[in-house]
Amino acid sequence: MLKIWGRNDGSNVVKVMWCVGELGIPFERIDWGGPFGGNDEPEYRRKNPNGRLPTLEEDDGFTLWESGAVIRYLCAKHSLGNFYPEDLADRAAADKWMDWSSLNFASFNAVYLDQYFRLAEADRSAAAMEAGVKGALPWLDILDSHLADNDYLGGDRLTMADFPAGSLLHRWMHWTPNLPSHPNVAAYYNRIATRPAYQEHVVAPNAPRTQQIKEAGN
Ligand SMILES: N[C@@H](CCC(=O)N[C@@H](CS)C(=O)NCC(=O)O)C(=O)O
Repeated sequence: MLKIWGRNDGSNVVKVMWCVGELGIPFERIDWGGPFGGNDEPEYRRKNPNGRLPTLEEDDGFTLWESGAVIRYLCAKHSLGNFYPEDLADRAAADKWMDWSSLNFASFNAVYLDQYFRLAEADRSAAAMEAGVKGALPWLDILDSHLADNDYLGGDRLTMADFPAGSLLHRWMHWTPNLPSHPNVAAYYNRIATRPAYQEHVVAPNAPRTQQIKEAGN
């Protein structure tokens, strides 16, 4: 059976697990990294020399790291012509949003993780948080404008394009102080958030941290 190594609340694991859930394939996810440790174990490093999460492992011993590559591989294997568009231009357009998410959109997530969870209270900075939100706004504007004419990032249906940015969007919607208005992004979020696989693999694993943020009054 397909194995995914990685704790369920790491953003790069979450995006892969939403994809796995949508594909409806059997899987085993192994709690790894973070509080579970194991990243430096030699056997794990042989599968993933970076000592990061997630790592995919197939029954025949094939292993793969880099969450975007994992999503592309799984969609090509199990959803050719659907989540993994067959048409070259459509596929490139979907690919584009995946890279855009990791290289641009995800920047706010690093700031939020530092400011909400990693830094000691004395080291947190309202200015850094504000800069994180401000820095993300141009990306949200781009997303909002694309979603004015498209129900999903890859066009009129869910594709691999949605898994990276769509999964991170949950944190943007729930962890951003004084959430700025992006009506098309909000409508897109409501569209994807009702999907059972999104609820299971994105909303539920994020819930403890979301609760922690709420209780802290942010
Ligand atoms: N570019 C890599 C980044 C992998 C990464 O940094 N993953 C984080 C979790 S989201 C990690 O391994 N952190 C260390 C840990 O959780 O132990 C990918 O997309 O797979």
